[in-house]
Amino acid sequence: MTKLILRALAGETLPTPPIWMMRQAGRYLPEYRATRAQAGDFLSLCYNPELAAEVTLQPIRRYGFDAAILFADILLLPQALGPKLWFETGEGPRMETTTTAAQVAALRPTEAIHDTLAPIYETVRILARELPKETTLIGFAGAPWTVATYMIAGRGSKDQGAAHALKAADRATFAALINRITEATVEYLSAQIVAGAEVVKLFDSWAGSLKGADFADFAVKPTARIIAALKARHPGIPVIAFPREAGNGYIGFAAATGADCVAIDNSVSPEWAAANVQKDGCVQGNLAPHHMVTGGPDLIRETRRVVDAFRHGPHIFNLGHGITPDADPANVQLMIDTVRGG
Ligand code: 1CP
Repeated sequence: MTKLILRALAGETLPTPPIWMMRQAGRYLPEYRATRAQAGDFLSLCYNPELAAEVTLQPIRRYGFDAAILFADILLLPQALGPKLWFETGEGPRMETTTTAAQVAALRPTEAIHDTLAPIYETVRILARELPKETTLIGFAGAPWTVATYMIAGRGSKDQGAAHALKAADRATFAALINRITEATVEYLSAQIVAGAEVVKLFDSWAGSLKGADFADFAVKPTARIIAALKARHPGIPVIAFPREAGNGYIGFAAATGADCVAIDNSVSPEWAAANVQKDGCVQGNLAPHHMVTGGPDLIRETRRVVDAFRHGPHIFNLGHGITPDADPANVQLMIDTVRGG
């Protein structure tokens, strides 16, 4: 096994951590903006296998990252279950809401998702063929709680209020929705693995707003179910889990879910994460994304700090969250040079 990311995921401590970056294909890159303009809009880009593969490859060509992440979005899976999805220019995603027992019951059957998602699997097949042999291909999906927050509110929200309200008012309907997303996510990720994804990642971007028993029931349990089902079907498939802003919930998350690696956001220090999370296995993270905008000596110092904090265990270098559109591509190169060159 030569790919560095797979070695880190298998628990190996490497002299230099492998590196990739959340949202590495994105609007901070002029070549991404050009291909997106060619596609017309964001969803047309996601569903066009040649162009989606092209934007996935762009950051690999420019920077030589150790992993490529499939270009798609966590909202394509709920769209494949029936609700309409569109993007309001300058605002973000909008989705038909799912909030009643009748609407959950009316979602399309799990087997039907592949009709809509077939182009995504084709993107994975193209990438499996075209990526450099040392580059690891990562597939992904949203974790059920995060996907549910968009299905219930019909859009992104700061506090996930609508999802918390449904959970409080009609727990049976809320749990049924989580269950449907969990089942569909297993089939979606399994199809990505069959198409050539070597690792899969679950993005639970809003895990931080689940507290106490809710965190156990709706962040830990669905993630554990998905991972167990995937590993039963695809023995040895490595899984990265990202319960963003989980705080103390990061402690023991890998053991509780079966994840091979826990991705850490930048609201916790790398020293804390090394002592409390990396002691149990591989971690990924956690440089603050704003350094890709501000650069300079702070970027170099904080990049070295992350590398140093995690140097005694398995580590995949990454940001604590996605790179933002206002980032300077030169700062990404400076981060990579700092990680690889010391
Ligand atoms: O070009 C554009 O204008 C669209 C911007 C964009 C991009 C580049 C969106 C809309 N999605 C994506 C791609 C994307 N989304 C990837 C591709 C691979 C990569 O390079 O990382 C991935 C993994 C995602 C995952 C995603 N989508 C998440 C989880 C990760 C995270 O950032 O927390 C979430 C929450 C989404 C929803 C979504 N899609 C797009 C936007 C702007 C959002 C967030 C909406 C909100 O504010 O709630």
